[in-house]
Amino acid sequence: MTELKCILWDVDGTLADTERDGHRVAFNKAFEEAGLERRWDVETYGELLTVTGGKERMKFDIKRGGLPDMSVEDIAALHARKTIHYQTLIADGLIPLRKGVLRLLEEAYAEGITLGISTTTTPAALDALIEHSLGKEWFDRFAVLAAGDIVPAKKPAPDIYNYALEQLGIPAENTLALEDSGNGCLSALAAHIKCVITINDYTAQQKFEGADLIVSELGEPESDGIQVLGNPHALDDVHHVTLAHLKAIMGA
Ligand code: XBP
Ligand code: MG
Repeated sequence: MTELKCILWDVDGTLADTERDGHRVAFNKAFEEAGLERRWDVETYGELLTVTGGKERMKFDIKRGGLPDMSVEDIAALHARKTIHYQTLIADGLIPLRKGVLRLLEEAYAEGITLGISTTTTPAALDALIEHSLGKEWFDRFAVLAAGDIVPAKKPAPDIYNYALEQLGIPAENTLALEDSGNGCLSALAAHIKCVITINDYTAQQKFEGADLIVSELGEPESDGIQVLGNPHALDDVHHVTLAHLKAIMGA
């Protein structure tokens, strides 16, 4: 039996549905403010989400003729404005946590399991979500906040997970990742970390080959049961995802 010592959480799409009504809206506000005509509608943003990282996403849209050509410095400046708009949206309380996230975080924290963040998003965006959606006490409860440009290669590369593990000094085999996207799943698995997927509208059609559990959400005991979309370890009674399920995945 391999002990579950650490859970690393993705942020966007996993802790909260931040993309459509958070990041996308903030990008569009920054574009408008800069006098650009380009807007990313819900569908277009879905296509762009295959590119992880906001600045990388902007570069990709420039290449395909969406955003006008601009220097690396201008991309960084526009992205910095986007982050400020995003922080405001989060501070306004517009983006709640996904169902079951706080329950599972609290359960794991109470058991002394090391908790960490492994995300592609910018540290300032992450900080806003922790402060306003989770609560300030979580700054101390997460043992590592691995975010953004701290590693050069973003997901699906394993670098951000490897970085988090190095900081914690915990082996990959004792760690489990919670993710929402195909790129996030590839990243965790490439770092030899087991991976549980909670899909969302943007990621439902993606591939999660090798994932250890695929569900519609973490869910709550008092709510209707969640949808189980992939259960390679044949876990029983997945009405909602519990710490016991995560431990069973590690043992399998
Ligand atoms: C999230 C991302 C991020 C956000 C935008 O991916 O790719 O880029 O979309 O945040 P994951 P920034 O959930 O796999 O970490 O604009 O701050 O990059
Ligand atoms: Mg994600």
